[in-house]
Amino acid sequence: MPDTLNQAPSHTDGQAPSQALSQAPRQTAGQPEGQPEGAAPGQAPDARFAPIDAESRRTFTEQGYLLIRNALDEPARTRIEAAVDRVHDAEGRAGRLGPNGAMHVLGAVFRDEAFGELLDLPTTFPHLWGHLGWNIYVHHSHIDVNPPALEPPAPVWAWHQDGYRQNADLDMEPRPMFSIKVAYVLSDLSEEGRGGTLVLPGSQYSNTLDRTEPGPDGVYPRPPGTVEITANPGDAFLFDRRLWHSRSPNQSTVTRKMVFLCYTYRWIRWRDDVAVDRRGPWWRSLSPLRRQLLGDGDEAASHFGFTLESGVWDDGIPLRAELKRRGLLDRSRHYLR
Ligand SMILES: O=C(O)CCC(=O)C(=O)O
Ligand SMILES: [Fe+2]
Repeated sequence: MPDTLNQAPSHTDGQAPSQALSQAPRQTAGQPEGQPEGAAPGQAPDARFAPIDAESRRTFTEQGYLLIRNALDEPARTRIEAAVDRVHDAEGRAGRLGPNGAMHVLGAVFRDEAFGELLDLPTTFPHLWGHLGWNIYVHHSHIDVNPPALEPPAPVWAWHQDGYRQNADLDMEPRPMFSIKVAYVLSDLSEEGRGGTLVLPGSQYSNTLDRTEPGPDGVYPRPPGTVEITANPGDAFLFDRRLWHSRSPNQSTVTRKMVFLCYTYRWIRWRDDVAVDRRGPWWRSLSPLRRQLLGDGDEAASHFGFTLESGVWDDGIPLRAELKRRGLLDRSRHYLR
């Protein structure tokens, strides 16, 4: 299999509360908000379209993140990890790894066919359309491999909200969510100190975060209320782009492997430089929904949700079509109209 499916040349160069409160109940345990089974009349249930339970919705809305246990079953986790290893091997051959073998590559979903299943994964996808609606795609994705640090890392203040100018260009507080990132945990991140993402629950509604004062060793104390997300292999977590979060150094002996997919509105531009060969066999093998999630659109107006000819919402947009067929469009939620 080629290590690059569809990539612009050398675009990755130089690229460089309690957690328990933030867990999703199992899909079957919570109270469904709408039709429970995500099935159109006469059709088998499809878990990708099962509405999320009210508790998961509330937790994500309040805390700004949600941990989903066993998002990937073991065969799926193995497939995804193997794909990460293939990309890592290819980057190594190209001389693009960090000194300890660290890797951060963008355009992840274009790097290996195996990542296609993450786009509309039944365990996570309902949370994406459930919070963002149907006019979405993955404008940014990355693979991170973080071997144990060679030496104690230099102290750095790495707390941020995602989105760059999205946090500067708009004069309002809070700013809009705009995107949700899903992080798939492939390695054992069940103990602190293994490079788990640090988050500040509830901070997504605040435009600013006070920097803490470095101690005598230069290390910035964690802001009060910080949670280090620990997770088992196969777990995933999603977070609101506005949630204040930070990397943390991997001070363990376990190499951290993660894949991140960022879902946003189709009227927001690409964050990664990718080029798609729409005539190639890989692209043609994808479902219409996955092509939408990889940025496809029939015409410019489609990215704004309508067709020029009709002037109204485009029922041909695959995710809208899937939800409509199942009676899951919902006038009471503006993004699901
Ligand atoms: O690697 C991490 O733990 C977090 C990286 C990050 O800031 C992000 O993916 O937005
Ligand atoms: Fe980030």
